[in-house]
Order: sequence, then C-alpha cells, then structure tokens
Amino acid sequence: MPPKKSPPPCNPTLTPLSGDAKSVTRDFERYQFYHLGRFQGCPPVYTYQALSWTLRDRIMTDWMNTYARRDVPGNRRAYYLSLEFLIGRALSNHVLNLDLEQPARTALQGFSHTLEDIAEEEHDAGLGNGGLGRLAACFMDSCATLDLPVMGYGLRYQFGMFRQHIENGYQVEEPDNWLRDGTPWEVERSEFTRRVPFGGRTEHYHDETGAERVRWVDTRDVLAVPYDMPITGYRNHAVNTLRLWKATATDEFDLNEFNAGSYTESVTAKNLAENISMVLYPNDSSENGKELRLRQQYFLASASLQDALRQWRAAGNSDLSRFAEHNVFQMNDTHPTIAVAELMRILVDLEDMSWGEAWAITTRCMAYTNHTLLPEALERWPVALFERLLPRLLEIIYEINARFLREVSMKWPGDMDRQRRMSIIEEGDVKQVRMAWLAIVGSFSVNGVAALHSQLLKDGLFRDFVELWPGKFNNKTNGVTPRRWVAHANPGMSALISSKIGEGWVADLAQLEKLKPFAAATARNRKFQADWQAVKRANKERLALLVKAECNVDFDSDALFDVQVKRIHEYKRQLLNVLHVIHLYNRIKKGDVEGWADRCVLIGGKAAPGYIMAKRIIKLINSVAEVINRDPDVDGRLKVAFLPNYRVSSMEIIAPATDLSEQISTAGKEASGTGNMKFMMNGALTIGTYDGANIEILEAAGEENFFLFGLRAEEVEALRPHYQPHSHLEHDPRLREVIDLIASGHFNSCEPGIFDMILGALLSPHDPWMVLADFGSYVEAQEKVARAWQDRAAWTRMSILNTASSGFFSTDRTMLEYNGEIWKLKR
Ligand code: 26W
Repeated sequence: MPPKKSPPPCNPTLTPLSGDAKSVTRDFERYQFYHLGRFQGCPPVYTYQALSWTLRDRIMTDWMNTYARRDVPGNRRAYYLSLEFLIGRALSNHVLNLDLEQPARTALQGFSHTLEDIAEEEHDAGLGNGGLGRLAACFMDSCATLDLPVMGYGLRYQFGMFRQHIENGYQVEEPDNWLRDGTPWEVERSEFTRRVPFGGRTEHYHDETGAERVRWVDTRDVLAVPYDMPITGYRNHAVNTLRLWKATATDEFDLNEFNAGSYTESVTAKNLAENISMVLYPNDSSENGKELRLRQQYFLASASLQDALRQWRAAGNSDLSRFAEHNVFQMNDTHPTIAVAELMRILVDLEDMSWGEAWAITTRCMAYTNHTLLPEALERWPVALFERLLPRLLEIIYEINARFLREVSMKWPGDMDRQRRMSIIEEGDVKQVRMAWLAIVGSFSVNGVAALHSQLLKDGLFRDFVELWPGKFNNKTNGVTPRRWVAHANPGMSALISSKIGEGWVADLAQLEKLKPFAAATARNRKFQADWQAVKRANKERLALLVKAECNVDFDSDALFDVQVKRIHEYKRQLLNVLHVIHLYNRIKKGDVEGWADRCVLIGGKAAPGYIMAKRIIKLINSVAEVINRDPDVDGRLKVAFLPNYRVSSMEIIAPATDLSEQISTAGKEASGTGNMKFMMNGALTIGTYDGANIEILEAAGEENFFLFGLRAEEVEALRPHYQPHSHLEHDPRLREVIDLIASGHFNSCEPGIFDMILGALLSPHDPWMVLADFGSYVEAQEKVARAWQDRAAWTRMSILNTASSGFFSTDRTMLEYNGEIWKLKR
C-alpha cells in the first residue's frame, strides 16, 4: 500500500535559496561532487543533472508558497485535462524564468561545457503528438506567468513520442525511453495515490431510505500515482503544477492472486495494470476502438477528478453543492471527456447526491475544446467495449443521453432524424458512444481554436447543438508562449528587440507593436535592420550546422530558408511542397533560372506508424532530396533536406532560422496551427492558405506581408463534387512535367512503383485534399516570394513587421481570454 501519511503543511516561512552566483555555484558543486561524485571532465550529463538539481532547489520554495497562497476555502481553480503535454526540455526554460542565466554560467566556469551544451543533454519530454500537446504545454507556461491557479493533469508515459530514424529514405520508429536516466523535474507524491476501478459489474439496490442506488463491484483496480512537475512563471515567483499519473498495480490484488496459487497470473495482471501509462499513442488523427487507449482516458479522468475533489476538501471546503463555484475542468479535445460521466458517478454513487443536483454541478464545471474537424479524428467508442471495461460509466452515459434526448424532443417534437443525429449513442452495426456529443452535452462552454475553425464547427459538425444552446459556443484562438519560442529560442533577436523597446514584451507581447516604426525604410533604421538581418543569418548558420549533422546536406545561409515542419498528414499537404520543389528542379534543368532565388527547403515531421501514405510521402521527400542534392546542374540553386526526429527542441533551432514558413493545408482542414505563430514571432514570412489561424496572422501582419494562395474553405467545398485533377494537368504544363517526372521513375529507379500510390491519390477526383487544384496558385505565390527575396532590405522590413504584429499570438492573451470568458479565476 502507498504510505497513508498526510502531506506536511505548506510552510510559507521557508527561506528561499539565494540566486546569487556564489550560492548557485556552491550548490552546483555540492551536487556535482558530493552527490553525484563527478569531477570536471565528467560526461556532461552529470553536469546537467547537478545544475538541474541546483535550480530545482530554487524552485521549491516558490512552489510551496504558491500552494500555500492558494490553499484557502472558496478559492476557484481550473484543471486542464489532457492526454498530451508536449513539454520538451525544462532546464533552459527554468533558467530563463528564474533569471539565473548569469549565476549558472558562473557556476559552469572551469567546466569544459557551456550552458548551451549542458542543456542539450536533457531528453525532450515528448509526451504528445503535435499541436494539441504542445498547446497544452504553452498554456501551462502562460498560466504560471499570469499567476492563474491552473493545474495540468496528464499521464506520465514511460515512452513518449517515438524517435524517428530515416533508413533508405523510410521512417523507422524507435521507442523513446526518456526516463531511462530519471528526470530531475518531477516529484513523486505517493501520498496522493488514487484508485481507479475497471471491469466488474454494477449492482442496483435500495438504500435505507428506499432510494434506488448503484454500486460498481468486483472491479480490478489500478493505482494512480502522481508525479508533479513544476511549471515556473516568468520572473514572478509563481510555480504551478503539472500532475502526471503513473499506473501501478495494487498490492492486495497481487496478493489475492498469489494466495490462490497463481503467481504468474498475478504478475501478468500487474503488467496489465502498469501498461496503462506505458506508452503514448503516436497517432494524431485516429485511434478508435483500441482498448488500452480507452483505459488511459478513463484512468486520467478518474484519478484527476478524485484528486481535484480531494484538493478542494483539503483546502477546507465541504459543501459539495458549491463544488462548481470553485472548480472548472477544461477538456483538451474529446480524449478526457469520459470525465463528464465520471464526475456524475462520483457525485451520485460515492457522494450520495441526486441525479439532478449532480448534473447541475457537472455541467457547470466542464468545458470542452475541439481541435479538429477531420471526421476520422472524432472519437467514438464501441458500446460493447465500454460495457466490458466501464459498465457503470456506460449506464451513466445512457441516462445522460435519455434525459438529453427528452430535451431535444421537447424542443423539436417528432423530429426523429434530429434525435438520431444528436444522440450520444450512434446506432448502427456497431453501436458507438460519440465522445464529442458527450462533451458538448456535459459542458457549459465549447470552443474551437481559431476564428474560422470555430465558425466551421458552428455551421457544420455542431450545428444541431448550436440551435439548441447557442450561448455555449465560442472561439479561443490559439497562441504560443513567447518565453520558449522567442526569449529562449532566439536570444539574438530578443536582445536586439529589448535594446529598442525594453524587456517588457516578454511578458506582454503586444508591446512588440513598438517595433513597427523600426521597419520603416529610413536612414535612421538602417543599422537596426542590418542587425536584424545579421541575427537571422547567425540563426541560419546554427540551423545549417544541424542540417549538416543530421542530413549531411549543405545549406548556404545566403539562400532563402523555406521550411515546413509539422506532423506528416495528407491534409497538411507536404505533397504540394514537394511538387513545387520538383517544379523548381525542372526549371533548373531547363535553364529557366531568370530571377532565381537560391533556396534551401527543409521538411520535417513524424508520420503515425500505421499511416502508410504519410510514410510514403516521407520516402518521396527523401528520394527527391537525394536526386536534387547530387545533381551537379543544380549547382547550389536548390537544396532539399528531410530533418529526422522533428521535436520541440529542434523547432527551437528551426523557427529562428526560417525565412519562409509553409502553412499550406487544404482550406478548412487545419483547425488553427501553432507552428505558423512560432515562425511569425521569429520574423519569418508565411506562404499560406486561407485556413486556421493563418487568416488571423494575415490580418495582423497585413496582406502585403503574407503570401496568400489557394482556394478558400467554401470554394474547396463547392469544387469537391466537380473536382477534376486531370483538367489541371491538361491546362498547366508545369504540373504535367512534375507529375510526368515522378511517374517516369526518376526519383525511384531502384524501387519501381513505390510512388504509384501517391500519384494515384493526387490524380483521383476523390482526393479529399485537392492538392492539384492549388498547385498553380501556389507556384505563383512562390514566384512572388522569390521576387520579394531579391530585395533583401524590403524582405527584412517585412520580417520585422511580422514579428511586430505577432503579439496577439501569445498564449498569455489566449489564457486571459479563457479566464475572462470561461474559467473566471482570480489572479
Ligand atoms: C485519437 C487520436 C487523436 C490525437 C490527437 C486525435 C486527434 C488529435 C488532435 C486533435 C490532433 C491535433 O494535434 N490537433 C491540432 O491541434 C492544434 C492545437 O489546437 C491545432 O493548432 C492544429 O490545427 C490541430 O491539427
């Protein structure tokens, strides 16, 4: 059994450890020598550990004090429930937030490694797939910086996002054992272990008062052990908590089996329990029907809700009818939305509350964010699976649905079609639970993540619900944290900005507006603009080193750095990018190079292991790169590289070095995008479709500082039934040549036929992403890019204007909007 000790009371009188160089050095040396037993010249990983522990000690008092300050009855809190937190590295982030850069450098004097080298030793915490997971991490950062009482709840996956290798141009996955050497950034809090039930059956009975009640019995319980990670605010002494659950087997469960004489079975059962937090599902669009995934979801929801209730009581509250006044749960997509039913179970079965009272509380504390319109990403779970794994939850969902459908039929009597559409249970060969519907019915707020996305949700997928509850739906345009994505990732540009407008922008990004005057073409600004260019160039050199090391391709920092990094998915249209690259190659081969702009094209991203087409796209990119990079006719005009194992820490090098940001999804398909914002903040120009947050980026930067192309969302839908890819081939010789070259086997002479599936998809009238429809307009936008690049001074001014206009895309703004309209927490 876990220890049953109650936690020690917070002690706000603890004296904080000094941050001066002398004391940091002393503690660092103590860890390095006395604790780790390592000396100068040891492998840098130990120096990383010693420095991290030194910092961690300096976080502790602020962490305790933040708890103590908020631990008062009636204090309202928010909980961010997410199956993914794509945190990346922590050391440099804490150094920045705690303002300990100089002391850390002093401590490292005499060691052969710089602070930057040491930071490289840290393994990325890759507990997420892509945008949704990274967004959660940026949110955590901003909540701490804004001193908002928000706690993150997630899973402590033993294996995060897989490591991607490229072998013969193909993606190969390797497990990411990020905890192998432990991590200094977590604190195990076994005293708050919770028990999560699975399986078993329900028993209906009548209590002493004769009321009908239910108990869930014969369950196979799993223990949820919390590991807390500190989330430091930017220089404000606030430290929030990200609480990640690890699954472990219960001792007595093992013992029972053991006593029954089945030792091996008991060990197997232990594994089954511990599997729950073993691995992140590496899929960002579909994972339906996988039992382990549903287990993960319920495990997170149940442990987190139990813990939130415990915390609320520990803070001195007892009147459950006021629970919703004090607590709000933001659900990151449908992944944790079983929380709606779980809170009902806790209130009704465990806390003896009436259904009506419990429902009133639940629907006042739950809020849901949608991150995708792709139908394959909408989670549905087979009823049969639910029944086996979570029988009590299924009963509760049925009851929620029955009451909800009564409401629907009162409003639209006899409209059976509408009832069928809106039912949380989808009828059909395999009955399914529609998690998005459960989330909407159980929440007081439902939001999308960019203006267009929220509008498309209201007009399409969620339309019936909007008619029923128009007030529930709102937009919260995403953001990114400027601490990690500018101050940390781009120190050169940060110093330059601060030299002109002070340092206030780091915690108030709207202040970047003050840079706008420096973008004017005046003699006075010439120096600043030259410095801006020099910083970008230095950043490009840093990236070129990485590309050389990882891909053995030489990038020339004078060329245009044209970058697309994100998950590999057909809707994101890496293929459109490749078609353009091949078009450029054709032009070189034909000698059509007038007004040429030298380009280095970088593409990176992971494909879901089961997504065959995405994996083949990676192979195509690598094959095209190989042919182009070794063709002497190309002669430095074009370089192409696929960067393996794209992750948070690679983006920290990529974004500051990018000139052109590729945001080229089929309009209406990218909910928001957040990479687009990181590039903009770092002074890249965007070539993009009218999709997701691109639209808001374009509006902020001004059309003249953005390369817009392609069909709009409504045009895409209007064209869909008549889409004729072959007519584009016939009318556009540039496209014809590109397709012919792929079809000729020019890029796959040793592996005939491997790209047929890609050609088949591009040439199909049913291509959902309509790649060829946007080819012409994309090529023309790229020609504009090349012309703009020729006038480097004008490009630099556009670059400055992009950064200066990016203030809106800080998650500080996003979090203030969530707080103002949904959470209503006191800062
Ligand atoms: C079922 C597995 C699964 C896992 C993740 C399905 C769907 C997802 C996410 C919805 C994928 C995702 O990361 N979506 C992205 O969320 C970002 C943050 O809001 C947006 O910026 C991206 O446009 C959106 O694709």
